[in-house]
Amino acid sequence: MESLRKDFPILDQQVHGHPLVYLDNAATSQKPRAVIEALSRFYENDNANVHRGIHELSRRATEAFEGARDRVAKFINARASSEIIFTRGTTEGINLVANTWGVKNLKAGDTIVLTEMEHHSNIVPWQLLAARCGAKLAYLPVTGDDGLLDLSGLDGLLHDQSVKLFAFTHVSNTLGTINPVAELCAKARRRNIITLVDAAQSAGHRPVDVQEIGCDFLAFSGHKMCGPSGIGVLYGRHELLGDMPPFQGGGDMIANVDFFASTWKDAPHKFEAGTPNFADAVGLHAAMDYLAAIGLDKIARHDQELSAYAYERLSRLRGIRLFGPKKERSGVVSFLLNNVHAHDVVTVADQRGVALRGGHHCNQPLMKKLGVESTARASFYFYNTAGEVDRLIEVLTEIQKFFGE
Ligand code: C6P
Repeated sequence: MESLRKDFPILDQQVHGHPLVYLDNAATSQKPRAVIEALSRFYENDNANVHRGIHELSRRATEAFEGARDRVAKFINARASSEIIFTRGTTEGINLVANTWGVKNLKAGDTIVLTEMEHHSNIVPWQLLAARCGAKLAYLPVTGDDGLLDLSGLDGLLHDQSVKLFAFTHVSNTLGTINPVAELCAKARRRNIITLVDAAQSAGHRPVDVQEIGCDFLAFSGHKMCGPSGIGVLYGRHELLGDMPPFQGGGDMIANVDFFASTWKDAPHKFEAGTPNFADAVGLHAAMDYLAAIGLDKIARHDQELSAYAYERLSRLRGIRLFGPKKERSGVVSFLLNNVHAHDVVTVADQRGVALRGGHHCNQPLMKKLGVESTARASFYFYNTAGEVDRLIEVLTEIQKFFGE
């Protein structure tokens, strides 16, 4: 995997006089030359608005945009390209479901089940929907610092007839937990409960197969998987998309517009009002080709091995609190050093060229459950190395000395 670093021009630089060690991949990944060049090629040769013009460039751009949709369908094993809606990212995908499927199907007294490890993107849209229609929220608990879902109460929770939706993350962005998504979806399906999987931290990091998972909706972001920012995907099961109202109104999503009423195109175009982010869809296509050529299984194994190595080395530091599962974890490790604020850890590490993230990671409810305000977080991708983990440990040891641990 180390040989792949040469594909990422950004990694080869000094930051504050030290070689860059980029360990903030859960926030956003870096981009390989293949993606950067695909974007340049598109802008240099084919750029035009899609689905509108009948001139040659518009035809090429439309073909490239719809080709990207086909590539996504293949990447996540959707049954048809019409199940793939382009969005700005995971957040927009979840908001789309809340504002279309949710508004149409949920009513006062219904329950939306979430988990305590959800990102704000998979909490706040449901709170807004609940306030609008009178639905309630319920949460599947997290066990504690080892960060697993407590499945003991799940059957009881889903048994409640009022539960209409179960939305949960595939991989936690703070704990590194990999949730048993297929099992969760199967339990929900037996009770006709609709499922939404937040795949922001799993897509591009491990194989994501929507048929194997058995979900109704699944959302992810291009920028966390070597693709450009501002492009994401919402997968929706064909049978559901047909009955859902549009998300936004505007150009490209209509079949016919009259002064007082309009009709819509079928999915996915019904959900893509206005000029879509076609150029970045082309970049995402290149990212998927790039990742598939490496192999998603291989990437997952590398994430897991590096994270296990980091967890083991970190656990040997004095005065450290580690969060998340001890094994079977994704490439995310959160920790706190005694007497050092997470922001100080990140600031000093940055001065040594090591990019971490410190804060609540958009997981404020989880932080409250864990009894902390923030954590420091290292997150890995396939281009990170054991040598970079060693450098992280060296810098943390220095920080501990400095702060008198
Ligand atoms: N987490 C992190 O540093 P967007 O912003 O729409 O691309 O992704 C939102 C999102 C949703 N779910 C999960 C599990 C996520 O991790 C994220 C983004 C980043 O952890 C930024 S807060």
